[in-house]
Amino acid sequence: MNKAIDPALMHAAEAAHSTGSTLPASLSAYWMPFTANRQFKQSPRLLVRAEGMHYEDVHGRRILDGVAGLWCVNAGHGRPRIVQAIQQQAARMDFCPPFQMAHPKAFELAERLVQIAPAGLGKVFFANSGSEAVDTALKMALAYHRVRGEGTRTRLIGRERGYHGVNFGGISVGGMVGNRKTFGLGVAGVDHLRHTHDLQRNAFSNGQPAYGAELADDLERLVALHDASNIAAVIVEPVAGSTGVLVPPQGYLQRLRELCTLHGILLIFDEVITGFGRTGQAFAAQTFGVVPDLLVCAKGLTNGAVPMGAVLVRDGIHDAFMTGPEHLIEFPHGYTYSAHPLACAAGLGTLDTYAEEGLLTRAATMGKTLADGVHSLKGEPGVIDVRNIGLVGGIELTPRPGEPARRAFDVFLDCYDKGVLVRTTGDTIALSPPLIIEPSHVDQLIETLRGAIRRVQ
Ligand code: PXG
Ligand code: PLP
Repeated sequence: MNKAIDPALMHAAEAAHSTGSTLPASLSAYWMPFTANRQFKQSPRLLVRAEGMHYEDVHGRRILDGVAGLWCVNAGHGRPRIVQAIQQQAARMDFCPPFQMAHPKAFELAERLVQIAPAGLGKVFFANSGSEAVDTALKMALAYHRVRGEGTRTRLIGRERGYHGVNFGGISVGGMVGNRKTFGLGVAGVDHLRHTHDLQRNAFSNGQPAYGAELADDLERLVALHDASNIAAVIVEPVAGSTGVLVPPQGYLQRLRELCTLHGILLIFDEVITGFGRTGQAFAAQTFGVVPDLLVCAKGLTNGAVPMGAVLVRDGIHDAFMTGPEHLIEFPHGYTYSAHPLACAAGLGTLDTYAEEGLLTRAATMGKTLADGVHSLKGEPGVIDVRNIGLVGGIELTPRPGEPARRAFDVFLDCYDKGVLVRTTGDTIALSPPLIIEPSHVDQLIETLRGAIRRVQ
């Protein structure tokens, strides 16, 4: 049967033909995630190829990747070691059951992760996404207290404006209202710390803002309310990404660590975005000098090439589970695709690439170039804040009256039109380029953004 081509695709068809790409005959069946589906399908943005710092779209246009795909392609696109590792693994063994069975690369990758992790996080549990890794960490925290005879510790504490993925645990501890208000009650017994965003005191801070360490004391309020004996864990992003690049105030994470230790509450860092070099060290825990009990990562773990998430765990937490009859399962949790061979191969190729090219610390130096660039946007129309840390930048715009998020979305569309991919959340534009970025790319990114901010009023 001859299917009619969607009108929206007609204009792309010729270009696609010339770049050798196959266009979908219809855009109808695919319900796109976190997407304005109707807007997209009227004017689709289809990418077909990627290499280094660039994507190529169906029209054969080169697009500078200002967000590492979606905060994940930290080594840049199409890196040969990663490609080869995946190809070879696919040909050798496609799948290995992860329950009661294993394959060598799972152990190898876990060891390699522990080598770059903050000291003391010696065990690794694999999942397939940040969301799964978050829920794994929350379940681990609950089970840990219970196995030690402190089963009353069932409350989980998140933070306003936090993002911890989209599964029920993650949206419950998360604090992005739009992601949770439509989905019922979520996990019971969750509470939230106040967020740390403070434009009045901290606008245009370069790096960590000076004010707000005392916001960590909000945990004392929740301890007073619920009692520490009922609280299992606190989960925060060291730097909140999805909610608009919120850098922790100086001293805030240290204070949170002290209070968690004082009250026997586990501290979970969600490093899905900050992991793998984004802030200038392998993990933000190292950049800020604060070690959590559990560390959630994903994204840059495989350079985005194969889905994978992981929880890095303090040895003592793992060891507490290793009791009882040895033939019994200690932690009844795991996914069909935990430690999938292709993901492990991609992870090893990724860590090799990071190590060979010094990428895990590159943001410590290149971050200065990006910081200069983003802070040069101060004074452009509607720019009310600029935030940065490592190779992350956030530019907050004043919303158009009555149309929240519209202005930033229009900036995103304008940049895309001019060949640069950025990300927006609310009225904040987020930049998180691949760590291989060069100064000339920073220039293009910032000047395109400047033009877009001026054009889009
Ligand atoms: N935790 C954090 C801190 C994240 O940033 C997740 C968990 C969930 O990971 P998965 O792999 O399940 O998506 C994330 C994901 C954005 C954006 O625009 C960021 C994410 C996802 C979607 C959009 O900033 N981060
Ligand atoms: N639903 C059913 C019916 C299943 O059998 C399984 C796994 O065996 C799952 C969901 C969970 O899938 P996964 O392990 O890929 O998360």
